[in-house]
Amino acid sequence: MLTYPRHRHRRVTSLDGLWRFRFLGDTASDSVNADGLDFDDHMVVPMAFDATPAYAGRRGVAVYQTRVEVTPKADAHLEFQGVGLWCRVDVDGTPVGDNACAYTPFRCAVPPSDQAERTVTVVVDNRFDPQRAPLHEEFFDFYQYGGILRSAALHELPARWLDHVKVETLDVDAASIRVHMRLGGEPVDGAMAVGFGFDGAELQARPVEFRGGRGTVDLETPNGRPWSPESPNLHTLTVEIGEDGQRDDATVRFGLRWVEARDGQVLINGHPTKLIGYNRHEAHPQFGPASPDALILSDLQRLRDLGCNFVRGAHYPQDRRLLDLCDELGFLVWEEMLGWGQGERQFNDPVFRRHHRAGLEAMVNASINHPSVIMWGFLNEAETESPATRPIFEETVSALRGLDATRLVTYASMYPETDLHWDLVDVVSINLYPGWYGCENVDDPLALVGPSIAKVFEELDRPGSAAAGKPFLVSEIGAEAIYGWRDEHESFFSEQYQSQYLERALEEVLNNPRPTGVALWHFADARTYSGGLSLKRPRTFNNKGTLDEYRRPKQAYAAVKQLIQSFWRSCGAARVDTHVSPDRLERALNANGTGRRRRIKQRQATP
Ligand code: ADA
Repeated sequence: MLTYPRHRHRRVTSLDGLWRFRFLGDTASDSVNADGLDFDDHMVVPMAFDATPAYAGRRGVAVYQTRVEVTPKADAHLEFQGVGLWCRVDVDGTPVGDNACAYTPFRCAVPPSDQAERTVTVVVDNRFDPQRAPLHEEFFDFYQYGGILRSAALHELPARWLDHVKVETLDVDAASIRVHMRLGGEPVDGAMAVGFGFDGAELQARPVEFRGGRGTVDLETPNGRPWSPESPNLHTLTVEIGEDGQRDDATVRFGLRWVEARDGQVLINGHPTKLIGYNRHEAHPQFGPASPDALILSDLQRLRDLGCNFVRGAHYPQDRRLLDLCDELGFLVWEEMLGWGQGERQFNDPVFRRHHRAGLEAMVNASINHPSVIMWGFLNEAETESPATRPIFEETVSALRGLDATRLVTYASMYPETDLHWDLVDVVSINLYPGWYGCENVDDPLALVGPSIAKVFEELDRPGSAAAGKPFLVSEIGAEAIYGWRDEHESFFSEQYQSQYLERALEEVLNNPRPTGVALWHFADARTYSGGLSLKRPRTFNNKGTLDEYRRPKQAYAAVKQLIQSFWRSCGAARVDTHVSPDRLERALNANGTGRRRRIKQRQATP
């Protein structure tokens, strides 16, 4: 799914499709020699090999191979959107790069050759290895699949090429932008003519000063219209360098909008907004994290049907197809670097830190032009009550702000009372499970949900708290329900319990003007492990989905939809299945702030 053409002149060959494949299992990946290897199978790219019936649940080394035509003597690079968990890429038998995070894009240079036909081999290892792939841990509560999980392509390059183009909104009303360009190949210092064209119009050349291959220019978007959840207007900018035969170009799509955190709210283009949505894993029993286009689209249609305007991409950088669609449909996205429950052991390890830092950069570079992405997250539920975790939190926040000063920074914490790093971030995000964990002996666990959330907000705002006055987000809340399990006891794991649980949580968050939003945990059931910290979940799935893993709605679906839609209606939204207009929401939130507490109530459940 390419929602717009990224290049007009550059020759790009998709490598998606059938590759030759061999699963070697428990062997040392360093010693794999693909020369003469008997490829006894095929595998689709992109796809998680260990989600296919033949290799389901297998861990070890797998080798992929394909052939590709490259113009003799031309420079080229291979672009992989995501390969897990660790991989090495060889071209004609020579290693050209490796990567150790399943969800970050990377590139490898293809050495020029006299031959047109080139052999690309990818040696994949999906075993957990703290030294080689330190960002992946076996104890995470989501299944980490192996293989070439996202699209791959080969780009042929002239002597000098556009390595990266970033568009930053300077002023929404004036439709002005700053374009940051980074060149690859032959170095350039000094003025160079660059062509710029908006929305497919003819290019206009202008001189740009480059220093060390980097140049910036300020431009005005003709007929620039702001991007917002209600009106997700998008523009494209085509940038072109070089002369005939050595021409290179890149088209990026952007939205004119700005994001800020002020007075305890998140504002889009100056308007406070309530973020209401879900955490979503890229997961399906048949495809693992290699979702078909149709699945991504239908998930977003479901989210829209529920009345959501917000998606937290838990717990890793998202597939660009999802972000492209969120841009088009007007969803707001929390994009986050891979992390789950790590602490001192990982954070004291320089290898982990190096990989984490590189991952942040890869994520920001890849997602920078998506207007839907409004905040960067990282290190979900780390040991943030320990002072020993302070250095990596400081490092990460400063790295993110250095890479992109235009978005908000947050992390999801599980320590609402004792977290030590709230001062560092723009948005205070808390994962809460009152009425689910640790309440096995409580008579009425559902009664804990609303009051516990309210207490957390009060606590966060207490004088002297580093969180006080910042926007608050419930970044996770939910309860498990096994699809189809409806039971008169209405107890844990029943669809009824989950439905009532989510109602209580939503009522509390939507009726309280203080929180800036909520991301329910989670959109659809997703596979996890039986061991680690995943708490022996039934079926080895995290069953807190409002839909099951095949996207069949549970009872909670209707309840959540009803509550969210009444919320938007109470804010004066003209259509209940979309976002409220910012002005109306602003008035509604202000009215609440002056004491008129809106009460959204779910209808009495029909027996
Ligand atoms: C945490 C974690 C999620 C999931 C959830 C749960 O908040 O961030 O990934 O594991 O708990 O279901 O318990």
